[in-house]
Amino acid sequence: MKLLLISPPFGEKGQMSKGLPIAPPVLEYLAGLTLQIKPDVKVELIDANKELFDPDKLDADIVGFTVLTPQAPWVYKMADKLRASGRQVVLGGIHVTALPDEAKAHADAVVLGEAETIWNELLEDAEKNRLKTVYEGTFPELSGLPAPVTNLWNTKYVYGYFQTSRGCPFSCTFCSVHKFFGGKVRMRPIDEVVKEVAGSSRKLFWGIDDNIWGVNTGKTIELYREMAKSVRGKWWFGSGDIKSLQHPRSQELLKYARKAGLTAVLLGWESNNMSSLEEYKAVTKQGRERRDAIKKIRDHGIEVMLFIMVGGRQDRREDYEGIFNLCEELKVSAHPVMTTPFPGTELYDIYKPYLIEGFDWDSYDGNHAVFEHPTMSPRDREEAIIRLRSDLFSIPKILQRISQISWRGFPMSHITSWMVQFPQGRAFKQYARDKGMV
Ligand code: B12
Repeated sequence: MKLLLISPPFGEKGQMSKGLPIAPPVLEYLAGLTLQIKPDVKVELIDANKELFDPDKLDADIVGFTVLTPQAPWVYKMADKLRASGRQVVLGGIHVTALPDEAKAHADAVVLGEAETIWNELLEDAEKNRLKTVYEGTFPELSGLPAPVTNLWNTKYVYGYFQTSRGCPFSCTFCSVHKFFGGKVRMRPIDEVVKEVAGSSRKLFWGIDDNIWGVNTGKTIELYREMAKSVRGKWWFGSGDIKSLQHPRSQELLKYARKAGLTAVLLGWESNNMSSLEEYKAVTKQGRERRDAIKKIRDHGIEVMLFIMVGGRQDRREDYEGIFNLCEELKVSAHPVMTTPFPGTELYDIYKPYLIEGFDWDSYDGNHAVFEHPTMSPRDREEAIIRLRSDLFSIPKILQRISQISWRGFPMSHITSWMVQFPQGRAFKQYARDKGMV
């Protein structure tokens, strides 16, 4: 049987991700899972950001798409075409799980939740051409997971990925993770993670955990110590919370994180407006000493980029400039995204009365204002975020920030900083140009 797995384009017409140097983790993982349980299946992967995907010219018995919310309209269009030509289509991922009835209309089968516990059954049904409409996965234990399959691409990537845990104990209203992966965190066995990263032919990674150090400080230190011992010449970045840096063992955590190859962290600042933080139920995740936590990380030579939302209903016009000033003060960069109420989240229910009619899911991409705001028009908010990004990511600002990284991180934190900031600045500029704002 021939299985084709597709990662859909990001953003409007895919242009936001042009040059995204990260191999789509879900495809490499699903390829591994397939070959682990059915080695005779012929798997092919397509990253539709990098390659033209032509539904009329493909050779596969079953086609699987992974679906984030902004990708749904493109996927549905392609899936409808494929089904009309007699292909079996399977859809999975966060959006499909949040809105199964919508997704079902475009698929022979939908996979809800995690795939591990149902993938074998689904592949067997596909072989017999007898797919069920819905396969619902349960939360699997994370031992014995397959390593990513990295040699099926027609294109080259700079970054691979590794994952050490799933699930999140926090329940932020904007986030899909606690509902999708559960509130109890499951960790992979340390030796399996270390073996996988050490054995990879890649040198640079994105640690795709939602929280690289927030799960269990003791266990994370143990993981980093083992990585420091066995993983040589490999470097990575990942997302983390701020509260963990206020833990009594935080200095040890950071010391071993650095030794394990961590060069940069995308830190969940979430919002610079206190009322928004409350609306997002993200206050406890911050702890009291947000600024000190950032200084601690930077002192270890680890670069910081703040993950921050703006444009929420509690935010105010001055918050855009506030984010720029915050970055200047802390000497860090930020990835500002428009607050977006994704389906299936609590924020979606809170913002439902204010959603603007007529937007399809591809506008839920962190660039568009999809709901009404008490004082700022959608256009105002979209322009304000474009301006903020352009102020943050001018070449002089990028270079200034790199020069402020501690020499303890030299050279990899400096190099990573450039590799993370520069393409973002370029993509933001391109987006502004397309919107006629440059
Ligand atoms: C890596 C990542 C990215 C990468 C993707 C890299 C790439 N080249 O593919 C990048 C940086 C591009 C990215 C972008 C965005 N992301 Co993102 N991202 C993630 C992250 C951290 C990990 C996802 C991942 O790869 N996991 C590893 C794989 C192995 O697991 P998985 O995807 O969960 O897959 C399992 C199941 O879902 C299922 N499955 C999934 N797909 C399929 C398909 C089939 C056919 C089958 C059978 C099964 C199946 O099987 C897998 C095994 O169990 C998640 C957080 C998370 N915990 O999921 C957020 C997450 C997916 N992202 C999210 C968001 C919001 C975004 C953005 C919209 C952010 C923004 N505002 O700019 C953009 C999308 C841009 C766009 N315009 O499309 C949200 C999703 C919300 C939603 N409703 O879609 C998440 C959940 C984060 C969150 N906290 O809520 N992201």
